[in-house]
Amino acid sequence: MIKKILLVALLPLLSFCGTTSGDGVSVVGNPTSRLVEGDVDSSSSSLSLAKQASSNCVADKVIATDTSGIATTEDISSDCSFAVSLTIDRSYAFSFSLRDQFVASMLFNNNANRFDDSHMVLSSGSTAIRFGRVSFTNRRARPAREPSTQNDRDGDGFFDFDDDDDDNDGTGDENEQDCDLDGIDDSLDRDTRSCDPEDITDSSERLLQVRPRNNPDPSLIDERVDTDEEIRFRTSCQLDRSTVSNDNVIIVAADNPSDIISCEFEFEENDTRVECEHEDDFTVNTTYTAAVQGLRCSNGSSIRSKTWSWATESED
Ligand SMILES: [Ca+2]
Ligand SMILES: [Ca+2]
Ligand SMILES: [Ca+2]
Ligand SMILES: [Ca+2]
Repeated sequence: MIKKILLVALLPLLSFCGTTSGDGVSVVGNPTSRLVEGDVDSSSSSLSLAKQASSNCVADKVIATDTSGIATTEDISSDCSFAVSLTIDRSYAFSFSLRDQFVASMLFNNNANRFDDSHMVLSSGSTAIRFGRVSFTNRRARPAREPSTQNDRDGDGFFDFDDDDDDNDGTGDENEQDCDLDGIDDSLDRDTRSCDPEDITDSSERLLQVRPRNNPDPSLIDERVDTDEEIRFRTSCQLDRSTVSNDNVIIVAADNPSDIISCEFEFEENDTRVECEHEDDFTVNTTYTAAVQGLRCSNGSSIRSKTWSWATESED
């Protein structure tokens, strides 16, 4: 990571040295930060926000937290607009608060063929990232304009949203993994210490990405999973559908073994993506664990077993 930061910091200087007409003074073109701008509604009809709507805007603070946990907080202006200056070449979760009460966290669509992400990438760029109007639904916020349509991480002229390999490392976006399944892709995650070494080094089949996840940012402790949220995972190979069953995908409350969630499975993206729709909602204020085991690819290879957990909202 240090190498990467150094390289990014040096690149503009290197290209500057390569020009013959440079007068040596305008190294201004080496910004290490970039503005992120947007605005929020002045009022909201959303039920869960109605009781908070006595203020001008649905939120009075915006908080951007990078993946090492460093938070930058800015006030939202009385006209409901905001602008946050952030260090480039990192990824950030965004949340909103009103009178120090959590309002919502943002979801981003970073890639057409991936699940929604809690984090956005901030690459270098000469213009601000513009969210436009941020819309709120319960405790989720969404930008009118996705930052992935304004970021070009590898500088190849294609914005991340339209680029099949954002970081130009030869692994397509659809094959990038989240080895610790914490909700943040390896290429953006600043802490992958809990990953199994074999998930990084060997090429056996595995889960690449799972949902739901609680936002790993501890300051977002109120951000919990909705009781009807679907359980989803992506795999590194086309699945043998016959191996995907409620015997092999087991979802159970951590402290109540009889609270078992039974799935109706749906397959998407050439059987590399599974959604578990569950008729019974999750219990509120409960931690669930999903254990995925005994799955096989259509070519017979086995997929490594994995478990992950999430906590549900305190009231529906
Ligand atoms: Ca690109
Ligand atoms: Ca992409
Ligand atoms: Ca890649
Ligand atoms: Ca991760």
